[in-house]
Amino acid sequence: MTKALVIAGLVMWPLAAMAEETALDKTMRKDPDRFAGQVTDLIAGFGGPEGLTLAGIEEHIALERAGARAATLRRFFAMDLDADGTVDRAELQTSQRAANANARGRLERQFRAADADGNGRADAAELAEQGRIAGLRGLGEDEAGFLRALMTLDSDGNGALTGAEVAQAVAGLEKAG
Ligand SMILES: [Ca+2]
Ligand SMILES: [Ca+2]
Repeated sequence: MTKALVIAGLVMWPLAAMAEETALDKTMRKDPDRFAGQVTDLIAGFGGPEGLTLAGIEEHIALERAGARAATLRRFFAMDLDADGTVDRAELQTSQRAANANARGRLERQFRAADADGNGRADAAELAEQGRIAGLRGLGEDEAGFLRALMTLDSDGNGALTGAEVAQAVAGLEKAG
């Protein structure tokens, strides 16, 4: 019965999900308890009454990225002394004077990375790009793909992943391996 459902699920999965399924299997096999614990937390945090949907997973991804983006932008805007939404070299130097030696180098590096056209001013578009990069560094495409692939464990195919389905997948894997 369960096997038939799993096979039916396999047939219905898009090819992209099939590719992710390997990474998912690997992670489950590596430390099943840890995996089950993390997914259970995700279900508790972002799932609705029926369980965790793809929309819930997308919310989690977006929130993680927004957090990383905000942390990076906050650092830049702390240097925007005249509040014009851009950071120029004079503002950078004032911040560097107020910082310790280690931070001075880091501020320089971050400013240069942000000022993509090298005109001595990190403008709004350049800062937004740094935010975008920080967001992707916070939660990369690989991890996002992995999280979306969790929906392949939705064995009854109702679009919502439950703790029971996760436990079932882990148990099935342990039996097979
Ligand atoms: Ca400014
Ligand atoms: Ca610039």
